[in-house]
Amino acid sequence: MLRRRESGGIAGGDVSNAAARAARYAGSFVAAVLLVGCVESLPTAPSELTTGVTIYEHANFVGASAHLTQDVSDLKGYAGPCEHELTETTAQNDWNDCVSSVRIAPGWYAVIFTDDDFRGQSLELTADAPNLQLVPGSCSHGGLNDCITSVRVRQR
Ligand SMILES: [Ca+2]
Repeated sequence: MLRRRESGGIAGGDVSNAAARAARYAGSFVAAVLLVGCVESLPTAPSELTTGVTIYEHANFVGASAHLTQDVSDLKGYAGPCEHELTETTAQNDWNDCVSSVRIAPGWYAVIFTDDDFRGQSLELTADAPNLQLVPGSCSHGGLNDCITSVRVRQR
């Protein structure tokens, strides 16, 4: 009898441990959702580029794309194909340090910058740039490849 009650007590303990674990999982789930909520989405490349610019994950306008029609002061704020570690255990997929080619709509231009808020090395693009490795710049991946963080998008 006493033994039974003991085992019942242990079972009760397991249940509350499981509940605590579930609560912890729920907590990290909520944190993940909040994190994703901070990152906005951009539309992908339009079938015909008549306004703004389109940025691409890879050279030669290949891979994931995003259509920009106004200035972006920090590409970290936009969901994209490049993964960046936030802490030892969490990561975010965004457009920072990711762009490898850019298409420019007729009558528009872009200025690409290596830092946020339109700072750092920059380059004005008035025509399509199929490979940012080949433009002037001193990023570790060549030229300005995979190191753009802000973009001005303007009509000429
Ligand atoms: Ca890239």
